[in-house]
Amino acid sequence: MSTDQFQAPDYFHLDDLLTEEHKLVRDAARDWVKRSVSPIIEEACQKAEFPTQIIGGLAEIGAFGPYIPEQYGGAGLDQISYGLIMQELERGDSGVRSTASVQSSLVMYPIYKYGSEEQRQKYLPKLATGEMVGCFGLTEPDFGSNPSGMVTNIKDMGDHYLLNGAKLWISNSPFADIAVVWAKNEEGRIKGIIVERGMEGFTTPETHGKWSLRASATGELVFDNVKVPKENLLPGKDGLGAPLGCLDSARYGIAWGTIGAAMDCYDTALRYAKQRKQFGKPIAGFQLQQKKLAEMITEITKAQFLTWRLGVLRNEDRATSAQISMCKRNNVDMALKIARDARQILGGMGITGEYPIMRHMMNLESVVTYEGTHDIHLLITGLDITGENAFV
Ligand code: TGC
Ligand code: FAD
Repeated sequence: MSTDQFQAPDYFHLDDLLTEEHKLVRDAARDWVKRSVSPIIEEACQKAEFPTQIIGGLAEIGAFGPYIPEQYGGAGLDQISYGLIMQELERGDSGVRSTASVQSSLVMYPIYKYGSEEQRQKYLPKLATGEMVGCFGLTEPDFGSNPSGMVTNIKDMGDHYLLNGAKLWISNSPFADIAVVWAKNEEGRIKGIIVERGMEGFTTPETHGKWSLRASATGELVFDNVKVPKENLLPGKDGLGAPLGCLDSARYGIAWGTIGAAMDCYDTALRYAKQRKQFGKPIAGFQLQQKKLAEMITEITKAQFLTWRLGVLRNEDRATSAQISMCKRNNVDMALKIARDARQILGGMGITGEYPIMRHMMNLESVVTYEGTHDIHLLITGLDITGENAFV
């Protein structure tokens, strides 16, 4: 096992714009990733297993519900602290950040935002400590980019709802205790409902054979006449805007997270290029390798400032969904390109698990697809600037 020598690049002194609290939160997460993620992540990926032993640590650093108020067990932090935690987690591995994203933005957030007080009290404190893990069911086999077509449905049976349908590609599903599921009622209106493991007719088969996000467990949610108590319906908001509102929060976290993956690839490639000699000198001395490294740090720096600004806007409640889309799309693309170039700098060593680059590169192929694909986010920007809807 190689030692984690990560040193975070900060070419334009972004740290000067962070508060002491931001830096404390970020450094605690960075330290935890070095101690608890880096030593085990390669083996977890090779085995395609989610390392369940990190759940307690994720909770301790505030990664479960960073911005959920403390009265519900959250860390009560601002949006920039939330982003910095995601950056550090994805520096370790996108799958680790995924687990925290789903728990925070796709499970705790809808329960906090759209749930009843009873639901908040019942679920949020346990989700914050990791005693309970959740997942989010929006995507279906025939409805991915277009979730409004979903066929999963609930029927009002008087004293309970009857839930039928299936969800695909669900992060955390194989071991989640609860699922926040989006389903249509008899009027075709999309509703959020909390389904608990153990309910009769509810199963969560795991999806195997992934070449990406191997340290994150992915699976299905299958509902065969599941009787769900009426009190499990989220009363606060319905329609597609309800799940999309959760996605705004998760996509924002991904925007920060992918900076972490890009930083790790750049830092690894820079160190390697300075040490590796060919033709009698370090490969860092060749112009072609300098071009790659110089472009990497330029793109990371641009992404850092775009994303920090988005965090400021979110703290002021002024960020739009379209701004979040632009940032998610830009940063994942930036990280993927950096991962591919960084891998080349390492030559043959770049394909081994001795270095984190290939793992990041493969992970980012999921990140560029989930939470809205690269092309869907481009169309969201296109709609925002032209007023013309290319989806219909
Ligand atoms: P459209 O007619 O545009 O909108 C329907 C209603 O939703 C509102 N809305 C939003 N609200 C909050 N946040 C947003 N980002 C919103 N975008 C739209 C909109 O105002 C409208 O409200 P109302 O009141 O008028 O009804 O809907 P559409 O059917 O045309 O679809 C638009 C489109 C394509 C952009 C949307 O469907 C989309 O974003 N598709 C991508 C699907 C997606 O991102 N799926 C992600 C699944 S979860 C996941 O991947 C988790 S991975 C987690 C991990 O492991 O980290
Ligand atoms: P499709 O929608 O079939 O898209 C296929 C291609 O067509 C894409 O390139 C897309 O950009 C393009 N396309 C589609 N529509 C248009 C259009 N109008 N114009 C131009 N191009 C278009 N979902 C959840 O609900 N919960 C989760 O926890 C979750 N976790 C995931 C974890 C992993 C590892 C992965 C891979 C996915 C996860 N997803 C989850 C699902 C993810 O959100 C979807 O895969 C994603 O939204 C795309 O849907 P799709 O795969 O069905 O692709």
